[in-house]
Amino acid sequence: RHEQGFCVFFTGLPSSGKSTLANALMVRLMELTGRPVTLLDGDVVRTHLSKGLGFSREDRSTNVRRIGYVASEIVRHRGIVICAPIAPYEADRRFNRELISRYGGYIEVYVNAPLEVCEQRDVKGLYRKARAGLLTGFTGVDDPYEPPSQPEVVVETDKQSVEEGVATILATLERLGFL
Ligand code: GGZ
Repeated sequence: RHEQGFCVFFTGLPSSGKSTLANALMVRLMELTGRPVTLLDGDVVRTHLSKGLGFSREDRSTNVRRIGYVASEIVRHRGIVICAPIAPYEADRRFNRELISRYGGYIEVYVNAPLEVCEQRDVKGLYRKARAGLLTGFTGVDDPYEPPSQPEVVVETDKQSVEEGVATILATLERLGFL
């Protein structure tokens, strides 16, 4: 039986909860399908595939489109892939959506928490550094984040639990026939 591949593409501010949701979703998808699941997390990708890239508009775009290219190859070969970069620019997300959906399923998940909440979490202390002027061009502080206009799923991580978020994503994948 030939199952189709699909991609779950997370986007959201730093410390919005992308990595937490992506990891929980990965575990659930492996349990449910028995298939391998590839996770392309923003900061991990930057130590390998995108090593040497910075955080200018151009470098972020290159980074996000590289992730999209790898995801498209995985989906083309009927794999399951989860991507979790910030992906701040709508144009790059649209580019990836068009590339990947040619080969299989694609859903975009907007991990939406108010900036104040992300700043309070400040998982790596980078908001604090940015506010102190020790780091410039930090997303949400002095660099843009363009919210997605038509995401398949919105998870409000200040109001919903990780399990609720994962359940909504799984329900959407089922509704669209990807699971
Ligand atoms: C945003 C930055 C920056 C700047 C370092 N802006 O919380 P983290 O640490 O682990 O997640 C952030 C990660 C973002 O990399 P992405 O590849 O996801 O970004 S993008 O999609 O825009 O290419 C953060 C860290 O890198 N980081 N400097 N200036 N995030």
